[in-house]
Amino acid sequence: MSYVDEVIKSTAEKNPNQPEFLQAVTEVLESLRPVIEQNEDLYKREAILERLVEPDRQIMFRVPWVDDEGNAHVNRGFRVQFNNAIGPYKGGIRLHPSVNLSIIKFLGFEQIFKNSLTSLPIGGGKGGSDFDPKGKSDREIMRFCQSFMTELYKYIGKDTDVPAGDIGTGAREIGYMFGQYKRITDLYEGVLTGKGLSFGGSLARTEATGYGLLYLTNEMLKCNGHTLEGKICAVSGAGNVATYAIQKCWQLGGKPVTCSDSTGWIYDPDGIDVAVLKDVKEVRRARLTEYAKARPNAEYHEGRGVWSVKCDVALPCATQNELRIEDAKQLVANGVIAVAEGANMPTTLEATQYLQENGILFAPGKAANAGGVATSALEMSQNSERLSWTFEEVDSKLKNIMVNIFHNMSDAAEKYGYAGNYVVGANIAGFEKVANAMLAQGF
Ligand code: NDP
Ligand code: 2IT
Repeated sequence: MSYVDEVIKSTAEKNPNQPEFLQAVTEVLESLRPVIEQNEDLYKREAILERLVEPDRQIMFRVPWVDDEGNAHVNRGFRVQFNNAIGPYKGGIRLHPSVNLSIIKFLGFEQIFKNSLTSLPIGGGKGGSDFDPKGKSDREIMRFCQSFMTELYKYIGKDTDVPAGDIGTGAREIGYMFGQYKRITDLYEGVLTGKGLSFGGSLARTEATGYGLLYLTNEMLKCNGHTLEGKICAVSGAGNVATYAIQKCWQLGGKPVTCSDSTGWIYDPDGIDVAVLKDVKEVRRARLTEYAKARPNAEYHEGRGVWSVKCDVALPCATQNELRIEDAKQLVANGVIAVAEGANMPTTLEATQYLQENGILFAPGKAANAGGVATSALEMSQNSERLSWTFEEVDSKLKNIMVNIFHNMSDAAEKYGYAGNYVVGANIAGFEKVANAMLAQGF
């Protein structure tokens, strides 16, 4: 049995109830075959793959909090510190009722390679809780975030582990968590990113993931003889990533016509109105039915369905496994040119293979959505030098980083005989830097 197969098998045996984690490990390890096979003795002797799939540590803790009526609740908190070979652990905090160890581990594992691809010195980690922020008052959110940080603060620090936002965690939650960290430790330091602009946040961090996704997609289209100009884009999600993907899509000449949330989706033939979307989701925290009320030409549909809309470019920006084999078939039948992942692992393995086999340009999330964490690393730099850069300065660095990521993954794919396979390219390019650092540092 090859070394790659051995480690996929042992990971499955050791983690039987972690389907998302195994999905991420399988995708990465399968696509590392060409690079592992060239040096199998070395990598096996040094147990590189076994070390990669086992987090440095995983912390689980109780998060008790009291609601506005005085009722007690207990959630489970997680922080998985996966790999710090190239920098402090870095990755978001997800607050969603579906959160469990498998989901946090898949996200932390992906983060290792994504963070490596940014070319910045950040390791991989992820955290979260099964807390459901929906319908909670501002005070309840504050109490939850304070309780979460009352345990988490022991394990993080500006040079140790730097959390940030993800699903359910935005500027408000980061603000409450930062306040509690500072209260407990007395340290005013860049321990979290995505902070408010008046207390160490970076300009363009809010926009960064969505903008970065479009910078990379645009470069991928250009290098394959297309342009975004006039392209119809289907976007899923209606949160941070989707909103700014839609905004940058317009700015680069595309026409975004869909968005979605956990209950339904919108098709707007005139193109999504960003101001209305922001008002509904960022200000009112309401459902997309409110978007449809404000835009008479727009259609609202319950359930899933974004991928049934005819489009040139598909940008999944909601959550994992939201683009499945039947969706991939529909997109291909409708003539899609490119799929670029704004979310983490939104496309199932089967759907990814189907898209690639049908010649669709496919940019994996660990490359396409790396603009968020890259800009978080720029926020860390600004915090360290106690200075703030202008929006234009950060945005232009972000754009360079995304264009470089595209070329690095494209070159890596070509070097190993998989030209145009950006999944292989991204995994190999991300892996090489981390593996070399691990080898150099010994066990
Ligand atoms: P938000 O919480 O801002 O938005 C998430 C959106 O996806 C919401 O519209 C939400 O619906 C929808 N959604 C979430 N879970 C589900 C689900 N199970 N089924 C259907 N819809 C769902 O999160 P972000 O925009 O920050 O994150 C979106 C994706 O991007 C995630 O995969 C995240 O890991 C990834 N990502 C985020 C980065 C960042 O900087 N924020 C960076 C890189 C990747 P509703 O409005 O109903 O809640
Ligand atoms: O998945 C991701 O890359 C994020 N949620 C952003 C992480 C970060 O540290 O900014």
